This record gives sequence, C-alpha cells and structure tokens, in this order.
Amino acid sequence: MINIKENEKLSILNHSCAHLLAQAVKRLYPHAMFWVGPVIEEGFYYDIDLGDDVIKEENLDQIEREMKKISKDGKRIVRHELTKEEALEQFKDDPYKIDLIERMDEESTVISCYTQGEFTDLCRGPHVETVKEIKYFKLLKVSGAYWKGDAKNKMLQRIYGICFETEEDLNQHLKFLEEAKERDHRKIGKDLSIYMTHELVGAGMPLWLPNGALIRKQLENYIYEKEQKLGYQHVYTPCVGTVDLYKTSGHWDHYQENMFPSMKVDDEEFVLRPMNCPHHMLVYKNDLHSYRDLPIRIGEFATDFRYEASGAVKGLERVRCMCQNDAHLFVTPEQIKDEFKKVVGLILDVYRDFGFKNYKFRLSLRDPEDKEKYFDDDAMWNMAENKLREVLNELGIDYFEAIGEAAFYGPKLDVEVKPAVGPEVTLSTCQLDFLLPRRFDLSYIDNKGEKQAPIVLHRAIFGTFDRFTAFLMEETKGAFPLWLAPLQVNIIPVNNDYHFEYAKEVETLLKQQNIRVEVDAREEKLGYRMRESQTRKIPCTLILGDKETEEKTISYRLFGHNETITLTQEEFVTYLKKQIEAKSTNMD
Ligand code: TSB
Ligand code: ZN
Repeated sequence: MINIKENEKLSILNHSCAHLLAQAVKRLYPHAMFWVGPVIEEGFYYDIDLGDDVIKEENLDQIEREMKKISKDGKRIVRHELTKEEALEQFKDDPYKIDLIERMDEESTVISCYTQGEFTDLCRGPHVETVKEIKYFKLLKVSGAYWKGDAKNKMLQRIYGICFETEEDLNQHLKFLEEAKERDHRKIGKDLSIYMTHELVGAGMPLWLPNGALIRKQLENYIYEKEQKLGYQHVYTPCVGTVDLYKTSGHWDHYQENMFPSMKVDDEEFVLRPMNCPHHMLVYKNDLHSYRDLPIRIGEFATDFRYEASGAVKGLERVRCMCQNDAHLFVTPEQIKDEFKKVVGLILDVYRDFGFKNYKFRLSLRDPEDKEKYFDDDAMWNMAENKLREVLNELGIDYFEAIGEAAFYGPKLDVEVKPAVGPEVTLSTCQLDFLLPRRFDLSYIDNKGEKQAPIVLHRAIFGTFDRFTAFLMEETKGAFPLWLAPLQVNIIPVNNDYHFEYAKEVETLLKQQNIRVEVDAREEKLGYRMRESQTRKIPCTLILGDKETEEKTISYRLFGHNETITLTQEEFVTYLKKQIEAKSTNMD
C-alpha cells in the first residue's frame, strides 16, 4: 500500500484536501471548530469540534459533494504570514487555534495561514496553488478522537480521507481498501464464528468461540510439540502476582501504565499480570543450578492482562487479555549466541510451516537519552545490543534497527508484520535480559564452583495466540489449511432420500481417523449447499450421489477449485491424513 506521508507531492495534495474538507464542513456546520488536520500514511484526517452535532458515515457523501463544488470554483490558495499578536487577534474566537498559537515560539516559527475563498486556516503549509488541483479524493470514515489524545479531554470527531493526482490512482486505491476490508480478521472472525466480544465482558476481552478454540488448540499442540523437541519444560503459573513481585522485577516502576490497577485482597495487594517473567524467575529459583544444567527453558501458555487504550484495542490483534506462547531461557554468557540462534531458527521454521512471507526483522534498541525507561548501564546495553547484531549478521538475516523500542530490561529482536488494516505490529519476539536475573538474585554455580547470575532470553514465537490467530486469518483470508480448519470435511449427500446413509457411513469412517467432519443433510438444493461450503471456506467438500453410493467411492472438491476428484475410501483417507500430517498450506 502506498504511504502518503513518504511521498512529498501526495503529502501536499492530501494536506490541501484536509483544508478543503474543513471548508466544506464549515459551510455545512457553521459552528464547527477545527483542531489539527495532518497527513498520515493512509491519507489525512481532520479533528473537528461540532458541538452537539454528530457526523455519521452517511453524512460523508454530502460533505464530499460540497468539497467537489468548492474545488470546481477553483479559488487560489493564498499564504499570509502573521506575527504572534496578529495571529492571536485573527483567531481570537477559536480556542483550538489559540491553543496552537500560544505554544508557538515567536523567534523560531513563522506563523502562517492559508486562505481559499471564505475559508482561512492556521497552517505551516505548503499547499497546492488552487483548490482546482484537489479533484480525486474520497472521505473514508469518521470516528471519535479525544482532544490531544487525552481521555480526560473533549471527544472531537475525526474525519479520514485520501486524495490522489489521478482518478485511476484513486480507484485503484479504493479497490485495495475494499480487498483489505475483506481480509480484515475482524470481519473473518465474525463471518466464520472464530471469536466474539461483548460489552458485558469488556473492551479488548475476546471470547473464543468453538471454531476459534479448535484452531487455538491445534496451534498449542503444534508449538508445544516443537518446544518439547527443543528441550523446553512447560509450567502453569497464576495470572496474578503481588505488587511486590512486580516491584522486584521492575515492572511496577517501568511498565505500570500498561498494567491494570492493583486490587487489595485481605492484606495482600495483587495485580493481574502483564508479563510472566517474574513467575518464571521464581520457578528457576526453586532449585539450585549448576552450569551443566543450563540452558534451562521454562515455557508456558500464559494469560496476561495489559492496559491498552480503548481506541487501540483491535479484534484479536490488540487485546487487553491475551495468551502468550511464552518462554524464558536461562543461559550462561557463552550460551547466549547459540540459544538466540536457535530461537531465530524456530521462528523461521514456524513461518515456513505457515507459509508466511511478508515479515521484517526489527532489532529494537534502547534510546540512550531515555534514562527513565532504560536502566543506566551503557556497557551492558552495548554488549547486549552487539551480541544480537552479531547473531543476525552471522545468520545473514536482513533487519532494520529501531531506537527506543527495546524492553526496559534489554534489547530485542522483533518480527514485524502488516495487518490488512492499520499499522505494523510485532508478532514474534526474542529479548535479551541481564537485569531481571539480578533483581531476583538468580544464580548458578560455574565450572570454578563460583556463583554467577544467568542471563535470560525472553521469547514468544507466536507472540500471543490472539495476535497470531488474527494474522493467520488475514494471511489465509479465512481459508485455513486443512490441519487447522475447524471443520475439515463437509459431506453433502446429493439427495437425502438416497444418499444420506452412505454419507453417514463416510462420516463415521472419517471420524474414526480423527478428521473433523459434518454431514450437511439440510433440505436445500445441492448448488446452495455447495456454495455455502465455499462461503464457510471448508477445505474439502464431499459430494456423494448414486455413483459414489453404489461404488463406495468418494468424490470431493477442494476449497477454491472447480474440479471434482473421485477416489476410493482408502485412497481418500490416505490423502487427507498425509495432507494433515504435512501441515500443507496448499492441498496439491
Ligand atoms: C516474550 N516478557 C516478554 C516475553 O517473555 C514479553 O512479554 N514480551 S512482549 O511484551 O513483547 O509481549 C510478547 C508478545 O505479545 C509481543 O511480541 C506481541 O506479539 C504480543 N502482544 C503484546 N501486546 C499484545 C496485545 N495487546 N494484544 C495481543 N498481543 C500482544
Ligand atoms: Zn518475559
């Protein structure tokens, strides 16, 4: 998708379009007041105070028509420069602009405004020459946005739009957006009954429905098996901890804004845990360890709670209650690189199995200026960051660096993916940590008989089951590979009077092989039932009629294919089991 912000010409055009939007809104809602209207990756928006009026999606057409009218008039866009005093005078009735002007430094900023026809807006510019140039645009949506992003402030209305230089570009982009909407996991999740939400449970607290739960169980089994083979030991620990636990770990000081507030029970003060590291540190500490025992790899499918802003929660992708595919690896300094390599190897292995190709490795580093978030030990940070760089270079992995994205306890390697809608998110992560083992006073006895602190690698391959499933839905467009599909085989008897019994026989046969199967014997036309099988994205649809019933064979169609293949029962079972076993992402 095009990034408007990175294209200078389109940035100017989109920003000019934001002004055109404001002018049209002002004509239709004369009492409207305007906060800011920046260009973003996806186009532009304008935050507007409309008093008691509410703009809904269905009002956007009317605003667009007004914008077209203004554009046709073709007024010039004229720049004026003002002193701070003049600006304060000119915008004296507009508290939003006054707020902006008051924060401007007279010495260093030139205060400017732009006028087109009857409309003037405070703005740094630049803009296109005339409103005539703003021709191919579309208003996309409207939502609420707190003034200055602060929930304590008034809720403004934010109208989003996008503008291009040609009609062709606009149409192509709108088509892309339409397709993205179809791929959005929130739509797929609803259409295929993967998960639901309910306001009585709360924002960002998804409920996994049977179809989603089946997928999740497969994912759990899949990664558990891999981790067992790699020497991980899984544990179960509570999803609460005392405030003292999180004071010890440092989360209380460095991560509190991401946590739910604490609750008192008897004399103890608890928090819902945002991370599992402290619990796993205590599991490690439960035994004495020699260097010979290391690495020790403690894994858990662990439920965490994090405070995410209500505007930020999104389907399964960004939730407030999540389940991490977490593990903490306790290693000696000599083992860091090797163990880190194994984690990267596992990530690549898993992505290969799922057929993921669109992802980027990000090396997330500390911001050396930010002494508050990051503990102050330059030598340790440099060493840790360099170790990660070395491994990536040795593995020949392409990556980019991001300052200020490290965890408070250490640098990390994140895998970034792009959802159908919205900005990139982190899926897998592997984090190096010299801090927490010391805070918990962890130790092992080295080969000289001396006590040493282990180093910890925090890693989550799926990230969370929630986010991973969201991404999986978008990558597959809901057509899950056979091994993951909640329903693997749908059997349709051509005529219920004659073929139902044979359909049930095949169902029993497949059930015995642990294949997830259903018979669709509804009194609906064959064509209708076959179409519905496609809509539900069931990987394999069996059509059983006279020939199949007589010859005891199986005719099937794969999702998205039109050809029908006939096999003996035995051949069919062998074929299915092979596909499931191989976890194949295409069924050839
Ligand atoms: C890997 N302590 C480490 C752990 O040991 C940790 O918690 N790291 S984390 O903060 O980066 O979270 C792990 C993963 O959880 C992230 O990589 C991301 O994929 C996922 N995640 C984070 N926040 C959310 C959220 N709000 N909703 C869904 N998934 C999330
Ligand atoms: Zn951790």
